[in-house]
Amino acid sequence: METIKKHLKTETGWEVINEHYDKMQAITEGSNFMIGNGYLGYRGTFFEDRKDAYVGCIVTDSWDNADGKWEELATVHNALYGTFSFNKTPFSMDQNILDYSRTLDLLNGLTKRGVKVEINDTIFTLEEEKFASMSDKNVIAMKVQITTSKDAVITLESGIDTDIWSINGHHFQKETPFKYKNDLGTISKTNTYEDTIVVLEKNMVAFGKSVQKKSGVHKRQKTISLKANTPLVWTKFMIVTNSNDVLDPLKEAKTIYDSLISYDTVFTAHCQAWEDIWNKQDIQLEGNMVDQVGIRFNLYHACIATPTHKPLPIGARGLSCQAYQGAAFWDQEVFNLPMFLYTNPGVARQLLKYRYLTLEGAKEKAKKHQYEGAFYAWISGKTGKELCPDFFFKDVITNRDIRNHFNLWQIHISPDIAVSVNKYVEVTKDEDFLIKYGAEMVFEIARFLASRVDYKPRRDRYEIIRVQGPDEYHENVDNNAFTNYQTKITFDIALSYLNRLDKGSIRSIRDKIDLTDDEISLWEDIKDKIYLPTPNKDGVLEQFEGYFDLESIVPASKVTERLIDPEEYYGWPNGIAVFTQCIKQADTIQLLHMYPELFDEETVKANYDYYEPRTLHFSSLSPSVYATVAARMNYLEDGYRLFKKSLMIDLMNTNEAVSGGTFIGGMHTAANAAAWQMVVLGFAGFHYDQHHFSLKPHLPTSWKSLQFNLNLLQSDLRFLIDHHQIQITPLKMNNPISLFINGKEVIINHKDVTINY
Ligand code: IFM
Repeated sequence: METIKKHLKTETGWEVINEHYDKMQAITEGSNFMIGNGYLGYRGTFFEDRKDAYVGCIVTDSWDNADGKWEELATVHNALYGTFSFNKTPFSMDQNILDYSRTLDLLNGLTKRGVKVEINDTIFTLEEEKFASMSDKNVIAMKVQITTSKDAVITLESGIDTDIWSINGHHFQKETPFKYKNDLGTISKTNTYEDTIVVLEKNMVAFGKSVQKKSGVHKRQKTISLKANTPLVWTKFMIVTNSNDVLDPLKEAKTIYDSLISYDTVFTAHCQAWEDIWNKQDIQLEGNMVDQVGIRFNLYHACIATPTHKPLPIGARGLSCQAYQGAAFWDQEVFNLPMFLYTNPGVARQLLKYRYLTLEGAKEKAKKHQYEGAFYAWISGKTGKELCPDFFFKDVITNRDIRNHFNLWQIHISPDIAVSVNKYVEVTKDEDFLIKYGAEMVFEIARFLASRVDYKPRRDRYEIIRVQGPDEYHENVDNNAFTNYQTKITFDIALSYLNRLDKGSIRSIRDKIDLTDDEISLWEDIKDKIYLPTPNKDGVLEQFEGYFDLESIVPASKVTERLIDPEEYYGWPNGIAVFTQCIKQADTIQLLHMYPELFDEETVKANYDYYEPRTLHFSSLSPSVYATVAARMNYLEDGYRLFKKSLMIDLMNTNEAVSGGTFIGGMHTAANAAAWQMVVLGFAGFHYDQHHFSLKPHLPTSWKSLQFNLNLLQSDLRFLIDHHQIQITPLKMNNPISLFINGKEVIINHKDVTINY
């Protein structure tokens, strides 16, 4: 066994094992050990747990607004609930535990608990395992096995817990319980949109007929005389259906119920689905088991957070809880999408299609603020209407709400989407997507940006005034470098589409959105005259106008000494970071991460050296960006340190669950997906600059070799990289691929290629 840290271990690099039970870690453990399948997430809790242990089954497309402020996904009734008593003594984790372990099996998407307790001279062993089926998204399966060292009488209770954990209010009108065959279910309607959610249990052992409802649980009992050392197996399924997915969720739940034959059959299909995922997305590392399991842990979470059954957003906390409203931020395109784009492009297409389906919401937002085109929501749920409340955090000293302007000033979300559309189209050559959805989105975004920029006649240039870059501690800034460059690149893309698409397609898209020649001339002008900050005499780009005049505090962490209250918010309007150069997260470095080709290596280094000491890394999005840029520059020590920081955010529980009075716990889904970016874009140095694919590896010293697959131009390639050599194996070739390795072009066709570097 290899120790990951503290009580966390791994045996093969495919599992995370914790042998230490700590009730106080319920929030973190419940997230880390959760199961999910992109349709629903079920937190890593135990069957007997209730809401005080943060039990939660979070279901996609179940948005509801219970408190008038936070629209969030609902946590549904818990049909895996059950209890045991053993010779009339109820089992609980507060008993004298002799042995305990909890495992997250990443290979098979399974979570397990093993526990041994001694009650009145009898040893009681319990094994619990469960998975959220990857092949049948509406199903969670659980198997519990109990063995006793002496003959015993076991009373087992099984039911549905309706008294559930929910962060911002209760999302259901009164539930209707029902019976189906030998089991129980509930039908509930959400408050705001009146969506119907059905939850149905299916026990593979028969329970008594009489149903009780006690403290919110609909339950039944069964008493069994158990012989010593003879296992009792209780298998239970939880089925969840939603009227947003099917016309008749009750009928659908019953059909699924009837189709469930055994735990093993569901498990076999589920494992096959996971095998397909890992075949595409796994990263194999030789030489460092802890990094290996860390990477897989993050990839696992990035996958289970991502809806693939229909176009829906990836929540910033995935399906691990309701924090951040189960909705998409820029995280989706900039952090989550690249892994899918290069390994499983169908998923990337679906995510971008979601943005297309929310184009109307983006147009409404633009109109509301008197702009044109598509101003995407900073926090985007089902329809794309803005979910980001005006008041996000509290001033913990005065207890007054703070008016943050994420929803109004982080306009970079729109060009972030446009450049992702283009990258998707370039890497996949999915012209169908471009014609049906992509071009229209990019044009509407360009249209928004054209209405958002300001022409300054005295300087004869366009500027972007009053924005917020990725660094959220500095609101209301002008000419944020990241935003201005993303804007310019969006105009380049939009204008290129006018020539790239065939005449018929471009005509019909232009007609559809009424895109005039005058608008196009304006785009040309903006493209040529938008202000793009250039590096100063030291090679550093100013994050925004006036940033260099702010107080410089190095290292940034020193600013923390100024806190009056540890919970204080650092940003707008007068938090301790606002008038300093201390930044929350990568901003200028985000630009260099996405476009290393824009500046020479010396400039990238100068910027990294300047900004890294000034960055607090208080967003989970930050360390991976610096790690990737550092790795590419061969700053291996820094790159590896920040790689570990990002990789361990969830495993080590390094980020706070509450900030400025708002619950922000749960999985850090962008950081999870960024694990892929750090390895492939960072240490392997893979990059696509809109024209060429390139590779420039710099592996950490403890890694012997690295292996991963990429899907480029509809062809599958396997890469095996060690400290001296790169081996590329074509797996399925549709197109020859030109790849620049350390600057030298190699064409990959049907044969293996080995290159020394
Ligand atoms: O999108 C991020 C933002 O950049 C920093 N705060 C959290 C958001 C959601 O992850």
